[in-house]
Amino acid sequence: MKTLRVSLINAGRPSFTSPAVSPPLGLLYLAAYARKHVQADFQVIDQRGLDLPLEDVIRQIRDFSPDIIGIRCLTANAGMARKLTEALRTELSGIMVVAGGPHASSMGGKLLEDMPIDVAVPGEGEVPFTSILQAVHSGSDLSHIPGIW
Ligand code: B12
Repeated sequence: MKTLRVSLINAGRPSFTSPAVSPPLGLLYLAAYARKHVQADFQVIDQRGLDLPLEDVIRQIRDFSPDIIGIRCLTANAGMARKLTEALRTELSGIMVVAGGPHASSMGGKLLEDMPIDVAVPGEGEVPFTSILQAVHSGSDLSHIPGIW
């Protein structure tokens, strides 16, 4: 069976009002859990930690050529995450984009109105994100997965 390619992005950049950075543990948890259940290769891009310009992030994603993209978003970085998702739609169209992290937990399904993503996952993401990957792997839809929008 095909190995899924999954890009995970810690979106945004530190700023004067939101300066703290830390390793994107949540994304690493997602990858560690999912790879026990799905045949997948992961790319993790820490845009916020490395203060990467949008163009660098897009280039790295394009080079990896993923089947699915997962984005961690803080509310403080929502504007930059929106720009990232808009750039993904125009420059890498046709790839499923899933958003999670604290901003998705705060916004729930309203996040789908705010940025061009396919799925929003509130709360802890290990189980629902793995279910999404399994569905994409097997070509089924996501309607059976609870707790996602
Ligand atoms: C410890 C902590 C910190 C620590 C370390 C943060 C860290 N580990 O990254 C420090 C002190 C550095 C910190 C800094 C900041 N923090 Co803080 N922090 C917390 C706290 C208490 C726990 C965070 C944590 O480590 N969780 C464990 C990790 C593993 O969870 P996680 O990253 O959220 O990932 C899980 C889910 O979110 C989800 N998920 C995450 N990404 C994705 C992506 C996809 C695709 C999917 C499907 C799911 C998914 O699945 C993951 C695994 O279950 C939370 C409150 C809370 N109880 O959650 C606040 C919290 C996350 N922090 C918050 C804020 C505002 C900040 C700062 C922006 C503060 C500032 N002004 O600079 C910075 C941002 C730094 C950063 N890189 O995140 C807010 C975020 C609010 C929001 N709506 O965005 C929270 C929720 C507190 C609050 N209630 O206001 N923080």
